[in-house]
Amino acid sequence: MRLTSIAQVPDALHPGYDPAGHGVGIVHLGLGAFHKAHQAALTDLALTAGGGDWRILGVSLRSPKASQELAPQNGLFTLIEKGAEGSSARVIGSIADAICSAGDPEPTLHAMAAEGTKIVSLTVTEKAYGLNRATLGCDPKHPAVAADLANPQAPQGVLGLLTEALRRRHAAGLAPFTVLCCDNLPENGTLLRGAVVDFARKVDPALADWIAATVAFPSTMVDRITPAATDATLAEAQALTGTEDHAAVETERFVQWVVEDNFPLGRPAWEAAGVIFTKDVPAFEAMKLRMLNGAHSMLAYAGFHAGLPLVRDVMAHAPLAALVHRHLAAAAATLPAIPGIDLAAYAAALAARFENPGIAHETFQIAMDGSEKMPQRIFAAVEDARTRGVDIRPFAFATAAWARHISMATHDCTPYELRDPRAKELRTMAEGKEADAIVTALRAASFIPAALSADMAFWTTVEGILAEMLFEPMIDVIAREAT
Ligand code: CS2
Repeated sequence: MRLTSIAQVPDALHPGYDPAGHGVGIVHLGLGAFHKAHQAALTDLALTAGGGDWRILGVSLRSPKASQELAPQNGLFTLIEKGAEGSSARVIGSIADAICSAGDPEPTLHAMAAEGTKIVSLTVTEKAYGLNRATLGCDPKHPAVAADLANPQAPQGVLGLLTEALRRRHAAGLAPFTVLCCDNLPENGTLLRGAVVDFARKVDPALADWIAATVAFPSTMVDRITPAATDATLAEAQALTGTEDHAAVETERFVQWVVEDNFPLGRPAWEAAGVIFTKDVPAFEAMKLRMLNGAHSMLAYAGFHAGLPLVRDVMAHAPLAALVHRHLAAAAATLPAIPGIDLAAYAAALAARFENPGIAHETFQIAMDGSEKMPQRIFAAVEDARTRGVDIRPFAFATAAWARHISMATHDCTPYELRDPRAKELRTMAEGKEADAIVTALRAASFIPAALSADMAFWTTVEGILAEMLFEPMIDVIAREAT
């Protein structure tokens, strides 16, 4: 029998609670595959274990695609978890409804300002926040920030939505919701707090004072490798459940969420889903950013230009896999010890995750938005590498591979699109230029930390590797680097 509705999926695959019996307590901004595979999946387990009015209203900020897929299914979707031994599927019931805020932010603001909303969580990607990391405030030149400063009561961007919703709660005499940033940024709660308070100060200084004094912004480390869903995902969902599901997502079995336990209005029983609550989130965040994400960025640039489309292809290519292991070890050596964590075992587990034969994670997808990712993944590690006497070459190699990517050189690959919010600026710095000119331009770029900019030995190493990458096939440069 071919089933037509996800509600008809066999009971055994359904959540262990009646979704309709639980109200909405969370508004989530950024309704992508990652949210569905991570926070929504863990909240589903927490609802099974602990109950409560903790279902999620999912909001997509730009495209209505995700909400159009989910809304007709009452928010239900299939989560496919994949390991070397095969795939399994279950239906997630934690998303109550899905809307898109683009064009009309009112329904989103209304939900955020509702008394029942206790948490507003976010997975919007690094570039969407409009952060100014140098001032720890907001960037008034960021397009969404500029638009929302000009029209704060009809916001489009993250800072504008949070500020306007908090203003409405304050005016209504309601306690503020907790803001839970789930993007791959260091001390993400602290960064977002600084940006929201700065944004609010430009709109209404008294509101900024209230936000600074009352709103909790716990920091989090989130982890689950989740490739973009494709037609193959939907076909696999149909094979596993017997029904068509346009909102299905696929992910690995591994999942980790480390959270600072600061939720004045309460939270779901996430600990029942294995979530780690600790005061030391920044240490976990640095570990994950420098090891998993740092190695990811390195292998994405090197792998994409070496003709390796997937992360698992990279791990099957012995020389580049050796450079992944080298990078993981170097990144681990820049980190302080974390009680209870064995960094060598963590590195080995990461390599095994990258090898997962069930996960088709594109190097080109990870290569996106490098100017927003490199600072916390690669550049931050160099300073600590210097202090600890760690070899900086692995980080110089990663930087050169990214520089090769922004140079748009296609001597050994087909033309590609540079997907980065600073694409224009980066192309002006690097396109068609030689290694020394690219390095000079990069050193002066606003997103390079001053101490790193002054580290001439680092840049000389980058320039040497980049010169090779601009004239020789990437695959040959990798082979030499790995010997
Ligand atoms: C990846 C991350 O696309 C990327 O930049 O490095 O999305 C990575 O897969 C996740 O952080 C894993 O938790």
